[in-house]
Amino acid sequence: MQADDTITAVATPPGVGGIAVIRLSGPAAEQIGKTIFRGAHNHPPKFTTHRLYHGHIVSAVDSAVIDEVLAVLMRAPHSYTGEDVLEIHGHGGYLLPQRILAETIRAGARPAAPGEFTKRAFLNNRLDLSQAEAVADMINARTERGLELARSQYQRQLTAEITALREGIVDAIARLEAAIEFAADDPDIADDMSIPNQLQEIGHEVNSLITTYREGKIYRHGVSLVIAGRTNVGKSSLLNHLLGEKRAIVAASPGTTRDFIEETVNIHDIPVRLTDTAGIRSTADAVEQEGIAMVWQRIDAADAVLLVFDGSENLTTADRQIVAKLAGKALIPLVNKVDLPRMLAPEVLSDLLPNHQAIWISAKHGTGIDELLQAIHHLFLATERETSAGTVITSLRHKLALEKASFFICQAMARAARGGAPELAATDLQDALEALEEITGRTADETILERIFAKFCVGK
Ligand SMILES: Nc1nc2c(ncn2[C@@H]2O[C@H](COP(=O)(O)OP(=O)(O)OP(=O)(O)O)[C@@H](O)[C@H]2O)c(=O)[nH]1
Ligand SMILES: [Mg+2]
Repeated sequence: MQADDTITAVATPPGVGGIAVIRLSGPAAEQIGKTIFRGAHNHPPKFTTHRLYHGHIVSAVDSAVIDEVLAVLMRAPHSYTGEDVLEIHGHGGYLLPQRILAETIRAGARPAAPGEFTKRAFLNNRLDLSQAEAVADMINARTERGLELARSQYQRQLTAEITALREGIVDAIARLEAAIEFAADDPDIADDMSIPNQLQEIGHEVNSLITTYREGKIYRHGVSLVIAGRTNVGKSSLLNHLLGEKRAIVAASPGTTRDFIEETVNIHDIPVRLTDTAGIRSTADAVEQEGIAMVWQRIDAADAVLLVFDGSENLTTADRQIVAKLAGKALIPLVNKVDLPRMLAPEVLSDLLPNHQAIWISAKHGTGIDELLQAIHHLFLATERETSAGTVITSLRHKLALEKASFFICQAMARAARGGAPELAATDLQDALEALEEITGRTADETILERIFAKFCVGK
């Protein structure tokens, strides 16, 4: 599908930078290049595809030079979008890239919508939908593992898996149809259990893909952890230590932190949103009270809590009240200040939290932090850090499509079994195929495409 208009966008992030790239895609890309680009001897070049030209961008109005640039034309279909693509590499900054962009629009291009280049690549079959989604995930990846998962999806690992499942189902449909046709002549065919067995195997593969979502989601979206506890136990010191910078104010006086401080850190390849909160205590200070009330909202919304105690003091009523209020919440108890003489007896704490293993740390000196990082990893992922080659799904959309497919495969299995309804089984399998094809985009409708590409940045 070739679009009839030409889109343009600044493909690099705005702001000060060495180089900015303005990218155009569509049938007029070359003509626009000839209009605004002047090469050697001040002539528009006869663009040879995939060749870099040095020259200037000039205003179509008065031929004034706007920027000194390099330009490259990539002729269809050998480009990212599958259309003619022109890239102009100019100086970075706030104004220059915008001036070049304005010139491309004046010469006939229109501003691209978010993700529109990738959408065109998809519509021109340069990428399937799961690959297009992986492009956004690669750009947004915050951790090595997140990047690795996105990259393998981009390299068609999921596509290959879906193709294999599709082939199995298509084969089962063909065998079912043959069985229906010949059942009257040969009653043994109707009793053939090999089709339900084959479907069981396919269903099993679909279900094991579904189970990888838990891990995939954690690596792609990350988790949220709230650092909570009574005042002065060292919550802000812990946040600072985990971030490796003095982000929160630390002070010997209780009630230092009033508002939230939220930062993302990479823990064992998991993007972790950490929130430091106001110390919980009863107080007459209205501002502090408000801060404390909001701590509980944050805790409710978080995936888990790092509950900090002060090991240099006895357990207080406030500590006990906090523990009681946290019943049922995923948490890791931390006893801070192990560098000071110990007042808090381990038995007292294990009586209070019998199902948890407390970690003894010093936020000041970094003691026990490695153990804490391990514990955070284990809280969310039971397994060791995975680097296996197995496909991991990271998108809820994919998971829902696989669940739909699994439902139809299950239903088909029952119908293909002895005494079932093989005709209906074939219909179920068609529905299962359709569900799988939503993942690669063969059957995705315009609303789904819009939703997916709207999440991209402009210029990608
Ligand atoms: N010796 C020692 N002191 C610590 C440690 N962690 C924190 N402190 C001290 O404890 C005091 C309180 O630390 P903060 O990090 O501000 O404690 P907080 O829990 O954020 O306090 P609020 O924000 O008031 O609730 C400061 O004087 C810190 O220097 C530690 O591991 N060892
Ligand atoms: Mg604090």
